[in-house]
Amino acid sequence: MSTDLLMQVAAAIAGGQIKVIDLTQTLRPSTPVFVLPPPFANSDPFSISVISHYDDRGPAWYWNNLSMGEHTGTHFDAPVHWVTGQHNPDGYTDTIPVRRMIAPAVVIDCSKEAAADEKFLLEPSHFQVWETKHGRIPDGAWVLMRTDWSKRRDPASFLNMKEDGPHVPGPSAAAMHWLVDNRNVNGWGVEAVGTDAGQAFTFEPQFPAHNLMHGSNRFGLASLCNLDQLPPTGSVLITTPLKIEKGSGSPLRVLALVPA
Ligand code: 23J
Ligand code: MN
Repeated sequence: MSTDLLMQVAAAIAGGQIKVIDLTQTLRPSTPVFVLPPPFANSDPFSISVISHYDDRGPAWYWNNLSMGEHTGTHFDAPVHWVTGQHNPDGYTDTIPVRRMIAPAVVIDCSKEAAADEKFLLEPSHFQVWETKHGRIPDGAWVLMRTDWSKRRDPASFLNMKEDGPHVPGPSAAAMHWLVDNRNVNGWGVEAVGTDAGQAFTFEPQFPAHNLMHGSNRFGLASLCNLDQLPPTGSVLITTPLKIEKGSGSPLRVLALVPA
């Protein structure tokens, strides 16, 4: 390959012909974290404390200590996150092939459906209708579900917890079966706190996005934003989780490259 191709990409980014879009939510102590009912253990929230701030503790430097669960804010789900994916030797945050951290994305726009129904479920027919308009979901692509859920800035309405569990849109079990059985995707990404629908604990299998995607060595992305700025096809995502030894996932910065 000529070096020209890569230099053309770099020049197009510098020149603005390729836009870089940030799909990441800002991490802060109020960042909503997924909540499981008893008897299950829950993740710690994000916390930050100053080590020094150009003061007695360090006169010329500012730095902080951080604490959080691996699945906090905009984050990456590695295959070993789920029991079905536990035997993938390359399924930990430190062993995932880095080649898979740069991949194209397609966006399924469910924003109108999610606005009308907080428990909207994406079905296989939505993928099929999408493909008649935009073509086949490419091998190795991320499939992203746009719901505009990230526009819910208040943590309570983002989690949307009700007496019968969270009311949050997501994929049906049939949709996840269709995707792993019929397309060779890199992973599944959403705007909600987790990759599964709020009621997915009642599905068969439970948490099908986790169960089926990770069981077939695919990745997850949760708490994405700015999906309304992506085209249905033609963007490329950069998704690099922290290299945590035997990690199950990690907060990360998600960048999308988009033709201007
Ligand atoms: C643990 C158990 C169930 C779920 C999750 C974590 C997540 O959503 C996650 O962040 O992976 S649904
Ligand atoms: Mn997760």
